[in-house]
Amino acid sequence: MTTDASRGAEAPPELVQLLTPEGERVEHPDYDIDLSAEEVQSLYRDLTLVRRIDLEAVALQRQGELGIWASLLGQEAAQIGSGRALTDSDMAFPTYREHGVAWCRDVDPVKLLGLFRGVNHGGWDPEEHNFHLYTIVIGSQTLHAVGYAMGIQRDDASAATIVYFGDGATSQGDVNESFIWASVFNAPIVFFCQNNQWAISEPLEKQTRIPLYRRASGFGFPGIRVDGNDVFACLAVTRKALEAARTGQGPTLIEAFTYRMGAHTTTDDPTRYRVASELEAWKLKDPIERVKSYLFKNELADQAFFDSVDAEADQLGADLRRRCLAMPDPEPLDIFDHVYREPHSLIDRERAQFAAYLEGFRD
Ligand SMILES: Cc1ncc(C[n+]2csc(CCOP(=O)(O)OP(=O)(O)O)c2C)c(N)n1
Ligand SMILES: [Mg+2]
Repeated sequence: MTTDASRGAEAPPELVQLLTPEGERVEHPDYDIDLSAEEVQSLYRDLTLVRRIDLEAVALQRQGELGIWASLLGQEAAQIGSGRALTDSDMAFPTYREHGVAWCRDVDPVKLLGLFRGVNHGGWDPEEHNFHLYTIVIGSQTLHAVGYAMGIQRDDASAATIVYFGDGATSQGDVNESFIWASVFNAPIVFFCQNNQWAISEPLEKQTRIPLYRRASGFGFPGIRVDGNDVFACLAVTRKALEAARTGQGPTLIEAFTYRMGAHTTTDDPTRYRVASELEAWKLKDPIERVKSYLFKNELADQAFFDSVDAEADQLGADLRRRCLAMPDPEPLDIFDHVYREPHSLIDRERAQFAAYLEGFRD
């Protein structure tokens, strides 16, 4: 077992990588990708803007405007690469950290904030975006996603499902059961595991003795490990896996090898359980810096482009803060409105009781 501070900082040999941390393009026989300057610029913009959304959300929580926030810092490439691989008709099932995927599915970021501010119970219509609601119960969304994928299969639709989960989630029964169902029914699904090396304070060594992607072979479908800080590789690998799902070739497990650079959530203090040198080693593999170096080195973007993305991020941040603070508090009785589609006598009774209770606070 590896327990030293540099754990994970060395690239393992099986890793699919198309862009090195220094911004050098590398070839891969199975996973090549041809991206125009505009496409790379667009990925850079996505990465930068979602990092800004995340930063603003952490600040808003620190100012008491959000109850909690789960930061995606360091995982931008895994989320933008896989999110941009999706087509409109594909369906995504997130955990609670997939703000970058939400961005790719055109979910207004202020709706994410509403959930963490406690003013809504979901925030967006999953059908409108083909992006399910955030799921806190670790791993449970993998079962929902496999069920959804089996539905796609029965509708004979040309679409795939992708489900996101963490390294810690792989120890859950739900995730292992979902692997079995997906495998034996050949469901059109991509299991996208963001191995960010930690499950709150539990290190990866407490979840597995083998690389996570290799688990897939025991269930009977392919597993692949990709550099989760390389947006090109995440895009290429996810595209291929989604296409395999859409064309009847069944599930794939993608292990995006990455690192949670922030705390687990704003309630967590990682300095209590991990050493600073580990974070420092991963900072050198930053997912955004390598795309910036690539664009610069190859003269695919000039300073004016980077300045314009920064200005856009500033504007997005200011707009997000303003709209977050302007979100109205919900009416207390609204909580009863969406429990059932049709009226329900028990809910009616509870609503009346609660209304009477609230009346007691009137002067
Ligand atoms: C079923 C269940 N057990 C425990 C928890 C508490 N919990 C919240 S996040 C978390 C760790 C998850 O780690 P991982 O799957 O690696 O995801 P990450 O947060 O690192 O993205 C745990 C144990 C929970 N939410 N649900
Ligand atoms: Mg984790």
